[in-house]
Amino acid sequence: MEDNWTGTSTVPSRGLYPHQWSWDSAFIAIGLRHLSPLRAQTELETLLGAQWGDGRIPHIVFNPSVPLDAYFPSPDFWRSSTAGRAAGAPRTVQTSGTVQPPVHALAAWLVHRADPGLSRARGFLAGVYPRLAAWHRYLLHRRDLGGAGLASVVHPWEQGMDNSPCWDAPLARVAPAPARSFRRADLDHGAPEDRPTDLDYGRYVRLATDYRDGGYRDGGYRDGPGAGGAFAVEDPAFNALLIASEHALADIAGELGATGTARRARAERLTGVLIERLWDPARGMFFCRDLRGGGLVPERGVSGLVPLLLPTLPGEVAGALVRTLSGPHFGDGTRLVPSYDLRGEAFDPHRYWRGPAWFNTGWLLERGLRVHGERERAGALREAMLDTADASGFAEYVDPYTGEACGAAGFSWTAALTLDLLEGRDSHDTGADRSAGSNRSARSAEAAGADGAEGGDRG
Ligand code: 9WN
Repeated sequence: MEDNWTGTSTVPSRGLYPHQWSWDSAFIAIGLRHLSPLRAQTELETLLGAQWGDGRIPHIVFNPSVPLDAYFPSPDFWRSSTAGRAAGAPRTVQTSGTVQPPVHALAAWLVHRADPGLSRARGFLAGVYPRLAAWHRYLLHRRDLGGAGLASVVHPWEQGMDNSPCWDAPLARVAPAPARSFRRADLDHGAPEDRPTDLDYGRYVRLATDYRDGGYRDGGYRDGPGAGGAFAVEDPAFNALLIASEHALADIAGELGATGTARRARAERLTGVLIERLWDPARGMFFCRDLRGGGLVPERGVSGLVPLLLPTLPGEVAGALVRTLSGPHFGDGTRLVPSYDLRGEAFDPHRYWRGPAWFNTGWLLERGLRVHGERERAGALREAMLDTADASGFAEYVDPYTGEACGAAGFSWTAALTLDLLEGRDSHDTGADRSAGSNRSARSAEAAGADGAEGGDRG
């Protein structure tokens, strides 16, 4: 964490990812709060300083002192300050034009709770609240491409699990950019068999080029079905994180003297929409909805378990998710939760998001288990994550069976979330479990009571 700190933010990894990434910074701030609440606040403030006028938080904020060829796609590919002018891209800082999952309001609330005195003295929440509210507004309006209320992602990089088999079918319709038209920098640092393929990259480049050339405009539902680019997917983890962050924004509003009631009600309503649109009771998990192709994508990705995080999930949904998590598709003989179905045809224990276990999804599931009263399972997952993080040198991702390190070493969110698992036991400070009239299950009520001693900051 010290090595990867630049003075205003933290790079995910010095070699492979030498800039600031959006959801990385949120996870990093969650860990940094135990080390330095000031640095944790600064991490989020730096990211929010690069927000666009339309409310989007870019997925990468570029460091101008890093050479252009150190990471692809570089600022001269995205051309944010010119191509993104109409969407309100900042003039002084270069960014990507895509987004990443909205973990930020949840992170801001947890960072505040770590040192409320410092936070109040610096006006931390008052400063970030309007920006976080604009971010959620962007996602809930400009990105409601399906018209049902959920946010869509328009590029696999946006959902953060870049080469998940869930994208194979939606991506198959995208004509790849020719391999000679770009040069990958990731292969200078990572083993090709642990990374996405050249064909994947060709498609990533095509989608990002088209988005850029369209001025980063979002074809909203009201512009007609099919408006916008070739790729549009409603993803369960992206939306669950948005809902968890809405709960956190309600808490932040409360701290700032407002009620947060409307936000809380919206978070609960969106939980219902998530179930209506993406839940499959027969298979006991959530699935991605491909808005351009036809319905739910039948691949089981870890993204479909992440909604366990939501406090107002009906008991039968939470119970089914817990069973799926420990069943044959995710729990058979593994140390940590794989990113993709152990029985799936595309499963590969080393290739990025096609099987390896990642620490951010593990952290979200550990939290979800505690939210729903599964303390023993949460404890076992926590122990396995602590052991594997240490033994792997804080690897970016690991073989889910053996714990063998893959990808970058000294990866920031692995270190940050390890710190949080060691120090922070405040799973209920999103506050949703104390809201009046909440329809949370009896099991989560139990969890709220049982965890009371751990964080002591549930208000
Ligand atoms: C593209 C930084 C990011 C993570 C993503 C992870 C990977 C980038 C890449 O690294 O994606 O954004 O170059 O492969 O998939 O989740 O935020 O750590």
